[in-house]
Amino acid sequence: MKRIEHEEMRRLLKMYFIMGSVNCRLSPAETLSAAADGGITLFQFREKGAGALTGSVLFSLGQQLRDICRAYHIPFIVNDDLELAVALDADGIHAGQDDLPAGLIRQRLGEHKIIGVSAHNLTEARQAIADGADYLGIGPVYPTSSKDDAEAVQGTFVLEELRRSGLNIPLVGIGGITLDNALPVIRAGADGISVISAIAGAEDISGTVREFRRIIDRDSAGE
Ligand code: FQP
Ligand code: MG
Repeated sequence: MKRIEHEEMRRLLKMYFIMGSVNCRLSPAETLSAAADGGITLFQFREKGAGALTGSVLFSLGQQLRDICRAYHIPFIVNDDLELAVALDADGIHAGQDDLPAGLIRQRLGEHKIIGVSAHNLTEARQAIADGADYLGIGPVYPTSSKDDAEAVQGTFVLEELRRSGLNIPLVGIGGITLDNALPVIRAGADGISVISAIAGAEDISGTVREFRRIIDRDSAGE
């Protein structure tokens, strides 16, 4: 099997939901199911932070969330943990600058799995592309409470800079994105947005995802 094509990857990045048990008000399964009902296009299992699950409980939750994704035909991405991604037969992995390099992950997973890499500037972006990343996560665009060790807030500057430099790799914006500030991220050149809190912490999860989709889909239709 071959690498995912850019156009397919761009479609998947439109509404990229990320979470772990720490982020959820409801159970993780209920949270993911509601988000899937609302129309998320991609999911990342990111079990991190105070109280994060480990061992067999982590694995069981991963299986449960993977199976929900399969039922909805939403690709299931694992954050950071290559062995967990392999054990769960995940559809891909997301690696940051302090995680495994994409080239090594590619060797282990093969051509057909999705590999995402975090990049904070043009140099990191070019390196990730050379290493074989399928998409880049760019941020934090806005201030975030979901990551203690987040880099400096960059606004939409880096997204714009990467597009100005002619990079056409699929890009997703991340960090503090809400219904009120999502549109500038898309207009800056992102193919989609990644969201944790604004969805996992929403009173109405499906309704919030539907609202995000309206904003993104309306803009990509050029309206
Ligand atoms: N972009 C994305 C994605 N997902 C992420 N998890 C990150 C960026 C952040 O390693 P990293 O990656 O810097 O931090 P952490 O492992 O704590 O998440 F593009 F998928 F939206
Ligand atoms: Mg990481």
